[in-house]
Amino acid sequence: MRVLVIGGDGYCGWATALHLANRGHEVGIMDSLVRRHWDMQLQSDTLTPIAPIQQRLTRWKDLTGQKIALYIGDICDYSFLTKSLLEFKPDAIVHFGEQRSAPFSMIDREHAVLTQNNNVIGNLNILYAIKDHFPDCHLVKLGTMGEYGTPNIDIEEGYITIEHNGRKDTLPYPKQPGSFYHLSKVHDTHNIHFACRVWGLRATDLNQGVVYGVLTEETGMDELLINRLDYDGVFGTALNRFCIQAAVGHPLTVYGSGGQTRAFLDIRDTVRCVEIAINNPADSGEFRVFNQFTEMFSVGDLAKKVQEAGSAIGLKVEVSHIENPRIEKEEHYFNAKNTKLIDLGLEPHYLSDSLLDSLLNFATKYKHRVDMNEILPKVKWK
Ligand code: NAD
Ligand code: USQ
Repeated sequence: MRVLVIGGDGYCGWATALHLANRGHEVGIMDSLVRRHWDMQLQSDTLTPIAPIQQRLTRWKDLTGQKIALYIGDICDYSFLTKSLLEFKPDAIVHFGEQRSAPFSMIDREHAVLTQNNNVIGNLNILYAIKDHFPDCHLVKLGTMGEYGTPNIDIEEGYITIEHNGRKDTLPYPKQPGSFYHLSKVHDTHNIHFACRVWGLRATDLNQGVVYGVLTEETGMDELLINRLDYDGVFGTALNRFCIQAAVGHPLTVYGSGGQTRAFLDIRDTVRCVEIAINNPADSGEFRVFNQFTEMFSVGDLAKKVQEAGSAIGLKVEVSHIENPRIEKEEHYFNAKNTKLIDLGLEPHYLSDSLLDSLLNFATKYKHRVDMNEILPKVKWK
């Protein structure tokens, strides 16, 4: 299949592009490289030294003989997007190409506007491009578990059946996101659902949990293929941050009481879930939602797990509870369904097996690159 990976220079996109190429798909990468630009603006950097995209792709071709096409540009630029799509002719588009940090979106009005412009307009452009030129193309869109928020009932996969005043219907699950970034994903979801209903497009929304780890079969093949691993207070995510903090001897930064519970998955499962979605496309007119995660943990539990795994390799790991910069519930019910991808064949990696090889070992190897000033959070929700 011809698969275009938008955001293919990023954390999830790079690993996915290589995985799909390795499984025999003809892959193209589209990316504006804006994430590298935001890192420079924030004066932060990935823990792992990532090569320029052109060098990464040359190395991949040398190693495997496979050429991955590269389209550098912004999907908010409709003429660039359509021109590139007409050249590549995708059967499926995997869309990772968004501003994905909740703290970034909460810095100030400009960053909130940038996030929603970039994400909502980019996604809307893709919908129009598919409708106008490739109506049969399957859109696999990365959504997020945070679209649902933390309701006091079980979280279903996209839809919920409700009985109200004696009548019954299956409706989109209610959304209560916790940042302007997470809200942008909800807006995307509504736009994609509408395009499927009205234009008959086919789409799968992968409501992904927090991703951890850096190693996949393909990115581990060569140092030049190494993936990014963010640890700073804006783009770094909970578990990745905790492991890097453990490696440099910084107390783990649990925000508030640490009872915040989220859904998590190993990056090796991210790439596999996308592959499963592509190989089992949605029907024409269908807007399918899969919850893409494998396990649920509170951030306090995660910190304990990192502490245990760290002490097994001789690290002395302290856990600190710092003032929560976010406005979020710290003690709450959280129980989400995730059976659809498992039913389609996902065999999860579990955190207890992955913490060392996919994370702590990398954190220790590259700890000399850590800027200690970037560890504490700087962005507050109010
Ligand atoms: P990332 O920042 O590492 O990668 C995103 C890539 O998209 C970057 O290379 C960036 O340059 C590119 N991009 C952004 N806007 C673009 C535009 N307008 N045009 C072209 N390219 C653009 O992010 P990631 O962690 O790989 O996340 C990828 C997707 O997965 C995002 O949509 C995110 O919301 C979703 N997601 C990520 C996680 C996670 O834990 N990392 C969890 C759930 C969902
Ligand atoms: N947290 C800490 N300490 C830290 C960092 C985070 O306690 O040092 C807490 C946060 O307060 C929050 C939880 O950990 O309660 C998750 O925060 P995060 O930064 O790991 O994840 P989040 O902001 O939700 O965003 C990340 C990705 C985003 C993706 C989302 C999936 O950046 O792109 O959409 O995970 S989900 O959370 O399921 O919506």
